[in-house]
Amino acid sequence: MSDAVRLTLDEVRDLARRTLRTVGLAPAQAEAVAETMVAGERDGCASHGVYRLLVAAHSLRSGAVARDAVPRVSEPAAALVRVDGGGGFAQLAFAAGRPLLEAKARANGIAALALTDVVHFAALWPEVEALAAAGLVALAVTPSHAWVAPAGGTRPVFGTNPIAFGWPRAGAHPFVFDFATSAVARGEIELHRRAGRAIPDDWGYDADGRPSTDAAAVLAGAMRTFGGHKGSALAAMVELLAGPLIGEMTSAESLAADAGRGASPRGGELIVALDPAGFLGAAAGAQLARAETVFAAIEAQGARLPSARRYAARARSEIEGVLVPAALYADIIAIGEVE
Ligand code: NDP
Ligand code: PYC
Repeated sequence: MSDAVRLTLDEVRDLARRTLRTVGLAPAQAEAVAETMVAGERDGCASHGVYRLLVAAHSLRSGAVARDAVPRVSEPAAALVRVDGGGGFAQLAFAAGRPLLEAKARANGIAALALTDVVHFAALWPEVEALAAAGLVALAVTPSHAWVAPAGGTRPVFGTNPIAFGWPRAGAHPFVFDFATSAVARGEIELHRRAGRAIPDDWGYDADGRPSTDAAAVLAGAMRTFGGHKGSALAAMVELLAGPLIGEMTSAESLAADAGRGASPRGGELIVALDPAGFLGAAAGAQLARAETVFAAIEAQGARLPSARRYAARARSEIEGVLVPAALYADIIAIGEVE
């Protein structure tokens, strides 16, 4: 048997939708979740592509996700949108709040969207990229489960707490970065464990607080932040912005609420959108053009922009489709077989 299965993006979409519907997810939820998995697979983000079908199926079966949640949108203030996800996945809640977030950002120059009571398993770049493609500057943060030790400690406090940023560019894909404040996303360590591969010894500690190259031991111990005390402070910032600021759980509270089920994190996400025209009026276009000199200076010395790899993978996948490891494909097919 070949060790990978080639799928077109339509086949990936169909696989994701069918699998999610098989485990009982309502059509609107399944549609939104499938699209984010297709985007991850298409853009070469293996840890947040169809691998997440295993994670989502487990979360659904464990009862941690409301299968037919309908997000409720409210407006706490002129520049604020709140979406209560009702315990469903974050993707549908974001889709429900996005039009009002964009309208408020254009009306006020800045607006924020708080997603509450959502389950989050995904990458954040689809959200900031969509806002930047609509001409807005965007920032998104979400906590997860307490898996990550603060710099100077060895016991988990933070989630893997990603930060994503998007910037609009005329005639080019938006400038986007999106990374965990841990040394690496947990999904990447899980993929190493599945493949039986060792991890670098600076990704985390085993349960006794010793640096380890054993993926399973680090998953059971504590991950490290990136960049020492700097990543640690950013991880704390994410906890605060998408936790107490919006009345949601911290990563430690999310893990406690999970009660050992091993489901995806449940809590909040904060998304901020800024409209360049709100700050600059008619000068916005000229100022955005000036920003291009920053990108040109990066690329002129052979460095690449964040997301350049992703956009290149996207262009390739749209023509060639994607390769899904055969063992993963078999595990996904098996989800349907046990229902
Ligand atoms: P990486 O460490 O792989 O870094 C990702 C970012 O850095 C991307 O924007 C990437 O661009 C860019 N990048 C990587 N290498 C370079 C380079 N040499 N030069 C310039 N830019 C570069 O990601 P993580 O493992 O930290 O996170 C992966 C994903 O996991 C994220 O999408 C994140 O949202 C998700 N995640 C989600 C969580 C949740 O709770 N929902 C929790 C934690 C992580 P490119 O893509 O083009 O390589
Ligand atoms: O990969 O760290 C991760 C992650 C946590 C929640 C979703 N992805």
